[in-house]
Order: sequence, then structure tokens, then C-alpha cells
Amino acid sequence: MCGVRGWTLTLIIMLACMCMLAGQPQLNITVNTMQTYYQGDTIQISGIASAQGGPVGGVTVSIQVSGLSGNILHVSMRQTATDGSYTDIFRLPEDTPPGTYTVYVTAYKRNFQQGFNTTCFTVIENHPPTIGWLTASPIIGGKGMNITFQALVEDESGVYEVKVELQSPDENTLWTLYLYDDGTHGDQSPGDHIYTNILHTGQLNITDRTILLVDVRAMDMQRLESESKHLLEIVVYIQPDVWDVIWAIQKFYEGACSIWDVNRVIGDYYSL
Ligand SMILES: [Ca+2]
Repeated sequence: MCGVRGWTLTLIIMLACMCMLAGQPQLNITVNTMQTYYQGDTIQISGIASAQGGPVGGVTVSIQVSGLSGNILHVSMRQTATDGSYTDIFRLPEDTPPGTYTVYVTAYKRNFQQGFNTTCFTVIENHPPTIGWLTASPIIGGKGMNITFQALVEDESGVYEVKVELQSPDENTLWTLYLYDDGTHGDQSPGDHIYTNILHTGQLNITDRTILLVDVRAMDMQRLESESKHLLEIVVYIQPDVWDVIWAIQKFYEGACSIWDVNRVIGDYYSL
């Protein structure tokens, strides 16, 4: 008897639940993100919860990002705003294994049926920028001259900044010159990967023969950095009423440099 009564009760409860669920509106949840990211990128996942054609606020959205092997990359919970929207932002670690990742989102709210959705993105391996060459010109000039520094810098994920640090031999930075590829600061052609800026020698306050380290540093959009070190010798000859400034630049350190445009070697000037 008990068994039959128990089964009947279970059946009634199940039917009641089904009736209640059937009467509850279905939550729909969208999920969007970019198709590809580089290691170290900031990822944004967003979407909208809706039901019966209108947005639903106060929905709990559970987000999980997993790789193909089931490794979980990221887990979070968000609440939708009154317009139904939610956003989740996180940074991919630089050592994230490249490959395809799936974003699973589940939407919960009392008196609604759960909504579910997925999307995918691919993580691409990121490399630091390549510093092709550095030039400084002119290499011979007078007091107060301007020196144009140019460097070829390329990166598949985009270059964030390029700078030249002029350092004393003990590596204290005396001057930092940011280089530009946007048609300003002496740059000839924007977007050709040649970064340029002009140094006014007066800024360095050099009064005697000086050896400087030139450290070219380039960062990509994910803040991965490359550097290439060079030697710059500034020779100030004092003649009656005339200050001649002679510049030479020479490769100092292999670094990421593959092609080096030596204006002239330092030794050339000793015979002057
Ligand atoms: Ca890169």
C-alpha cells in the first residue's frame, strides 16, 4: 500500500513540477567574444539574457571557459543588468596553451527555465617584437644639432611602444626618447613599421667625450618586451669658438637585432 501511495505521490509531484516548468518562461542567453586572441590578451565575454522577447535583469550567469582536453581556463559568475546585459573581462596568462577554447554560459533566475549557450575562440601563440635595425643620423654635426633615431620594429600582435633609452655606462638612464610610426616626431610614413623621433643634443647636456649605451626597447600589445643594446659615442671637440659634435653608433649586443646598419664604426673617428 505504502509503495503504491509513494509512487502516486511522486507522480503527482513530478506532474506538478512539469506543469510549473511548462508555465515558466524560458530564459534565452547570448554569448559573444572575439574569434581569436593572443596569449596575454584581455578577453571580453558579453551577452544578453531575455525571455518572451524582452530583456531580463537580475539573471545569474555562470561562465566557464575550457580547452579541448577539458582543462578549465576560467570560471566566473555575473548578474545581468536591467537591460539584460552581462560582461566578463579577464586576462589570458602569457603561458596559456594555444588552441581552441569553448565558453559555456548558463543563465538562472527564479521562476524561469534555465538558458544555456556556447561559443568558441582560438588562442594564438604570442612572440615579442622583432627589432630589425637602429640608425642615428646625421652622425656628424655641430653643437645643438638634432639626431634622428629610427628603428624597424615589427610584431604580429601589434606594437604598443618603442623607446630608446640613452644610458651612462653604469646603465643609469639619462634620457628616454619614445619613437613613433604615426607620421609625427619626424616619422615619414605612418604604419610602415619604421619608428622615429628626434633627439635635441642640448637635452643631454654633454660637454666632453661621452660613451652612452643605447637600449632600444619594444613592447607588443600584450606587453611582451624585446631589447637591443648598442653603443653610442659622442665626441665633443673643442676648437676656438667652435664646438663640433661627432656621433658614432655601433652594435653592442646581439639582442633581437638581425640586420644592423652601422653608420660608421667608432674607430673611424679617431683619425679625425
Ligand atoms: Ca607579439
